[in-house]
Amino acid sequence: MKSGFVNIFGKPNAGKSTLLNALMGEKMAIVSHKVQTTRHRIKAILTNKDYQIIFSDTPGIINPKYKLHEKMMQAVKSSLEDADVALLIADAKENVQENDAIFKSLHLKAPVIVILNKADTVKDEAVLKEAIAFFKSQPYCKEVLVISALKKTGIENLLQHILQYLPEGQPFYDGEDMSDMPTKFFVSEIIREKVFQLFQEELPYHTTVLVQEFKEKNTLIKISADVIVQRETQKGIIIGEGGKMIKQLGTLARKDIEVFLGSKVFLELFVKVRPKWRDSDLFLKEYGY
Ligand SMILES: Nc1nc2c(ncn2[C@@H]2O[C@H](COP(=O)(O)OP(=O)(O)O)[C@@H](O)[C@H]2O)c(=O)[nH]1
Ligand SMILES: [Mg+2]
Repeated sequence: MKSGFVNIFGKPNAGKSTLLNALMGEKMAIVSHKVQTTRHRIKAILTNKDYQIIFSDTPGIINPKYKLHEKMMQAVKSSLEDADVALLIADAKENVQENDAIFKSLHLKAPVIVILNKADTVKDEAVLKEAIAFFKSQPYCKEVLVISALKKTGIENLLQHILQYLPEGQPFYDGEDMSDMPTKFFVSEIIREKVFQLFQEELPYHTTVLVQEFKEKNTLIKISADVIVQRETQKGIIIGEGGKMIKQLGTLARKDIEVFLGSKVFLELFVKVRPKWRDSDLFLKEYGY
């Protein structure tokens, strides 16, 4: 039996969360076209009779500007430490030097597979060839694979390559478990994803979500969650005219939560203002960061 930690790193928006979902065949991590959507290390456990792989999605690598960012980079750091295999993912169209500088700065000891993602968007084959050759010649890199996480091409091949580097060992987790995070966490993430989808510019970055109540009743699950923002004006935007926006947020989130839980859901949302929560150790702790 093979068993180990396979951790995913890269710049914001490279497709880390999309890749995690493709590897799992299930939506475990929220995705958006905006950078810095992922704030936690999200472990996803793939078990079958021959192996158990614990994949970790991580926040994109950035220079911290506020305390929440620092917590996000701590999530990256913990993943650097326990990786048995590291997947360094880059948008195949992007400048190789910038990605290379980030990859080098990680000083990984684990075997590294460089992944060139978004192959579906590359028009010029020569660009791809050049990028492959460039990363192949880097001392930290064992091999380079080209995939499209969105179109799910090259995923099975990637899995086979990962297994080559994975150590022999007993499973770390119960075969039934898909993650080490509680259900409440995934529910709050789904709501947060809809905030990224519905609201523009800075608002999603000033917002977090905390599930306050999760009760299984006879025919449905009752969930209450707080949508937390930093300012009164932001609360107004989330609620919208006559409650229009929060209603839309609730409906979008409820539909996905129902699919995720396989149950009917009654979802109640409350908007709360917590000035500067992103810079408060106390609030960050309360909100699970
Ligand atoms: N065209 C294309 N888009 C992708 C691919 N993988 C991810 N994306 C998109 O890139 C954006 C960022 O993806 P996400 O997984 O959130 O990136 P992360 O910040 O690295 O976790 C989203 O809009 C994804 O749909 C891919 O293979 N092809
Ligand atoms: Mg992500």
